[in-house]
Amino acid sequence: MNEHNLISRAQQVLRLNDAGDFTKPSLGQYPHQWNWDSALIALGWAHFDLPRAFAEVRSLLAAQWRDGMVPHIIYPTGASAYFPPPEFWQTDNLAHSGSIQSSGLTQPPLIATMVRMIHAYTRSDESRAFVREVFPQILGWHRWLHTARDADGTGLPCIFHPWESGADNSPRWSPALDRITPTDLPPFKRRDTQFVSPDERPLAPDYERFVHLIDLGRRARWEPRTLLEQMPFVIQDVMLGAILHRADEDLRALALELGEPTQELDAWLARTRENFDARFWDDARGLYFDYDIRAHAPIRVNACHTFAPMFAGLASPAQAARLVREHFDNPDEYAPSDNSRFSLPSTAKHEPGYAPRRYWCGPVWIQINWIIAQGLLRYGYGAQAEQLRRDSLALVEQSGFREYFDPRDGTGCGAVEFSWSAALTLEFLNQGKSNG
Ligand code: 9WN
Repeated sequence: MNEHNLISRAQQVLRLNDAGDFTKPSLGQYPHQWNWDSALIALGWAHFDLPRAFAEVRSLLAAQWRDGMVPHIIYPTGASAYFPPPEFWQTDNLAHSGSIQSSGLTQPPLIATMVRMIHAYTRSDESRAFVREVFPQILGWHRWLHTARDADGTGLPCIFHPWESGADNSPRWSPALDRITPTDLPPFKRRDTQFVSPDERPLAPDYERFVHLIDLGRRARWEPRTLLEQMPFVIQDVMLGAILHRADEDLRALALELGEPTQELDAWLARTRENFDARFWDDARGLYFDYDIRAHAPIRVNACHTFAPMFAGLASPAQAARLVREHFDNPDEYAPSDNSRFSLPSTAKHEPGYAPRRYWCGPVWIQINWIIAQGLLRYGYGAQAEQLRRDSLALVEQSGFREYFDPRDGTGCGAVEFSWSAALTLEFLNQGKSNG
């Protein structure tokens, strides 16, 4: 497929999934609005329909809760065949919830970064007015993440459910999930295996734990303090923390442009820089590990989140060099080898939990490739970033805009006509233009 065809195919996917002012990640499997999907999708729209990109961001922020949280699933068009349906969350009529039906969880906060990028592409009066309009809401969400989700005074946000990480079924969560025994499970019927083969989706015991954690959340009426006291799954997630730091940086740049004060943002940035390494960096292994608050211990699973601090500029040049040389370039872990051709496996290949076709246990994801490529460029690893860009484009050309891909041969897995795979194809192609 030539570049022109790829652009028009990617645009078609976004048009296909367009629900008016939000974009479904995929028509069958994910027929609602998802938080970090929408942020990435807005960037895709910005390449060919700027008003539609603004609408995507506005519709996401319209679902913001009164306490500042921007939820992870938003149901602007009501129920569908997707499980969980909106009423399952029991988020209606809470004093701190929003006016649009939603889940009670959040997701990695990419929106400030995407808004800054969209504004940088256009630099128009229109986009400046748009930044001014959305700035207070994004600031409110970051404030919520740094306070309502602060388990220990470090300001490093914690998650209460694997779905909040966006990397839902990663082996990173297995040690914490294995300690949980679901009791009094509410009746439920999985729908995810209707559209996608069960061997590409989470196993039944994991799904039961996902539902059990939702049940505990709704019993706590989604009150952040109660969740902090009661949830059995409380984890400081490297990738979410890194994405928030990068988003704080981007929001600070927008604040400067708008003439808004930056002290609060400066304080968050300084506090994260102060606490990040002590909490997450393992100097013996040269990797960042998530931290399990309940177990008071790092989760020593080597997966793609370990590169996320480069996206945020949180790694020192020496740490970045170790991540790249010892891990990214290592054929036993992430680099291509006899048993895998495509970058980047979402879990290191030598991990016991590695499974090349199962959701988050090994497949390549286009949005993870993009996030890591941005980090590699930031530290001057242009060849490695180009490898991720090239492989991402080769995968969508070969197998279509699938949700994820088998790193061994590039076979498409998960949902079809997947929106962020299309959106980031547009972004990767645009980046190629500016590189060339
Ligand atoms: C649950 C929509 C979302 C992504 C997540 C991905 C998957 C949902 C699911 O799909 O999660 O939130 O039902 O499996 O893991 O990252 O935002 O694309």
